[in-house]
Amino acid sequence: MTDSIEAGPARRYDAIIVGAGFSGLYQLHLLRDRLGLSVRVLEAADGIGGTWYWNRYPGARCDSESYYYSYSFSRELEEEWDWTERYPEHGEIRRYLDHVADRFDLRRDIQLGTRVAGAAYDEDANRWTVTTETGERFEAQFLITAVGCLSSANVPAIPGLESFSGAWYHTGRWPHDGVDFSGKRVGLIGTGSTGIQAAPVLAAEAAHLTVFQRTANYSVPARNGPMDDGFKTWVRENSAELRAKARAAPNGHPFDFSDRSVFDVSPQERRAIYEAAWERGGLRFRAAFRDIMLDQEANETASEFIRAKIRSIVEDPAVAEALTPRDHLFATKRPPIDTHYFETFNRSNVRLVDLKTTPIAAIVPEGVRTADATYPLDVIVFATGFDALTGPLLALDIRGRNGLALKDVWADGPTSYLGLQVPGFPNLFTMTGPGSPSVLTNMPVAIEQHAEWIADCIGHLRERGLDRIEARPDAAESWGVEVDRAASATLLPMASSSWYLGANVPGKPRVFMPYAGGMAHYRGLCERVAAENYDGFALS
Ligand code: N01
Repeated sequence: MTDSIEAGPARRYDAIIVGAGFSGLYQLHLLRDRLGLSVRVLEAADGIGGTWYWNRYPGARCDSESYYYSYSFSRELEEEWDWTERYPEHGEIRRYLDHVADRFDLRRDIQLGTRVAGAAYDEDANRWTVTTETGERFEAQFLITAVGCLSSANVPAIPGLESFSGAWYHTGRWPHDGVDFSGKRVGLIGTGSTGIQAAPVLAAEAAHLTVFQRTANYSVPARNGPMDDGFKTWVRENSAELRAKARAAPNGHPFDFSDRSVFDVSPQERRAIYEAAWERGGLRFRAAFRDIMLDQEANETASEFIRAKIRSIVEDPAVAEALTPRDHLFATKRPPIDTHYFETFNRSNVRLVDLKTTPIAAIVPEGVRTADATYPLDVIVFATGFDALTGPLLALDIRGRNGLALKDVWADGPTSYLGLQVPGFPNLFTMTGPGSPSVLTNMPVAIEQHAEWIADCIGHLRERGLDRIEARPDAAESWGVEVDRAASATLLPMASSSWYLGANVPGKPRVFMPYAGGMAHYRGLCERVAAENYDGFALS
């Protein structure tokens, strides 16, 4: 429900949370129901769900498996919710989050249809004033951003888009009524996780699909399917162990990384191990050997295995070659998983356009014009990703001490302490912010850890009669060094076109943004900081 809008005095709360996705819902529950704070959640969308409210494109489902892409904080919640598929589809995740909102009576403190336009800190009052696009004002001691990492849609500035005579959509802003593709010539721009999920479904629905690919991508079969009763029982019986495993894992997934090196086994054994991982499917392909993400030569064996799979699946050798990634190693960009993506290019109604050889020159009224041809289209689907991690935060126009603008502090890339706080912005917490593991993990694990740490921190302040916490500049500087060190210890910074580095948005600083030191290690660091009286923060 959207409250009526009235100009006037600011409404006062202990805490404002921006966003009502996985992060905002749990943070609200903890601050209100555990600490007894008055809390208002401001959400731009007309419904809860965050990323799952917006991403309703054909084929949209989670790449983490349903039984652990969910909250772990409530055993009862876990007991009463039944997932239907190995990878939950977007509508099912929305139903789950709606259920969570009802079960914990969260809706009464969530204000939908309310887009935050600015947030400014008043040092004397020690309060944040949050202003919405319609001019509503809210004041709070604590401001918590729960805006997600991938919520600022990136629609590339291709000349002529406004002249296109058909319809166009960005996957992250998908119409709720869906789009009827029957009989339509569809152009899909982008072959990241989203484009790779959407292409097979679009090909099946549309008269014709043209996939415009700038960077060829690796993908492993998801092997989606229904959750059968036996598997559901196994999950229920082993839930505590699975959750503990996810919490102890570097990436928040409850699967074991092999302790074998690629070079511990013969080429035949290696091939058999990759084959088994390919058959099993999913993101755990990376866990087949311990050094895939650490050693270039080791990774090359995985990369080459997938390249060979592409050649074996795609019938036209020229198309197979164009689909074969050669400019980056497997999983140095976020690895997609798919349902018949490469097979889609064997359909007679699907064409691949390799933008590396023939870049897009313009969008024209009848379709997309590349360097050497015009492709007539009725619909263009932009699966062109997001202004990741920093985009959603900078959109809030956050101003800290003395009017300090976050966009100025981050002009050369994001800085933070633990990805949780930025010096100069007291009592502002950035859930899953840049500098934290966030997008390198199974997100609910990272989200729960941040929500709990923030709630404990605010509880700590209140118990001691303190009312301000702010990251110290020296702590943020050291953390920046650690974020760089952790990234450099992996192969992740090697993919020069990765959104982890901001490379997909023209003009964005090239800085590796998430913390690659591993979720479990990070959790330990955060716990140590809290135990040592919030070491690195100034409390007053
Ligand atoms: O976005 P992307 P995404 N002209 O940035 C291309 C999460 N996710 O929405 O690689 C032509 O990965 C771009 O090309 P290039 C997941 O974390 C999760 O697919 O920059 N092409 C690339 O091919 C994922 O990583 C799930 O050369 C242009 C594509 O568009 C993240 O979201 C599902 C272009 C963008 O790929 C983002 O994925 C889906 C241009 N001007 C996504 N600009 C689940 O788990 C960009 N491209 C459910």
